[in-house]
Amino acid sequence: MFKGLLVSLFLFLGTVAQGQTISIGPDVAINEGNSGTTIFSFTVTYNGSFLNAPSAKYTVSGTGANPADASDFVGGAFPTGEVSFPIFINSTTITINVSGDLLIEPDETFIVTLSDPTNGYFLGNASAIGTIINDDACTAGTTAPALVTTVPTSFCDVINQNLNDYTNTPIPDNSVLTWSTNSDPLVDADHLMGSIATVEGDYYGFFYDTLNNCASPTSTVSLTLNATPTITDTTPDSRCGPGEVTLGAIASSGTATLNWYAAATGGTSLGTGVSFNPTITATTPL
Ligand SMILES: [Ca+2]
Ligand SMILES: [Ca+2]
Ligand SMILES: [Ca+2]
Repeated sequence: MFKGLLVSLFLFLGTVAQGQTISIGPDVAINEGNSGTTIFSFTVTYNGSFLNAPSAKYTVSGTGANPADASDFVGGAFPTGEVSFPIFINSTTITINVSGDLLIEPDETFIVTLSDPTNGYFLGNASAIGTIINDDACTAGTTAPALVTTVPTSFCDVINQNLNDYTNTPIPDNSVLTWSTNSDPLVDADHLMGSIATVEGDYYGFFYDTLNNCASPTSTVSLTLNATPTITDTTPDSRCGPGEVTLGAIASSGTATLNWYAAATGGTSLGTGVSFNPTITATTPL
């Protein structure tokens, strides 16, 4: 009787009935994440005896219309390994580490496939699909930098202006406040290396998402450069005795305003215009 029990127990431990399987599933679909590791956990189960638990190998590969590639996984390689079970537990998980990033991508899919089950097991549901759901959009946003109108845009003789002074709008995370001489913010060859303008013209400011080459709408700053006008010619006058004289002057710029003063250093303007008719009582420089 005791011997018969031992034989039965041996048979029980050493054989696997037809239909005892190891399976993976269900599928997993979660957001990619923006940095570090995003864990995809796949459940693996078996339906045989605790005393005869199987193990199996697994591999990962890209699948579907937008297959994941090796760079989508931590370590830059498709994960592979072996799954086994804690004692007396018929369920465990395979952990697949996906790399989070900020790159705009389609939803990408991969397949986890079991193989080589041990202890005489068969494969039941041999594979499961992981979907890395895109969670990225252009970080530059949809609002142009607002312009500060109190900062001058006209300059005399020299321009050396930090364009960043023209906006106080907070810069969206993972974007850069960028200036270009091109109204199309995506022509990155025309982006200024910094933010200092030294020549007159139109400058277009926007937030730029370098990784995804996308930008917010633009705001335009127009800088003008004026040369300080000079006096290019004068017409003196003279008379004998007190009375009115007619003085003349010509400026280098037709738009310049001529002011007349009693001193070379300025002061209170005595008159304006290319012609000036003061009344003098003595020799007077004007
Ligand atoms: Ca992401
Ligand atoms: Ca990615
Ligand atoms: Ca991404």
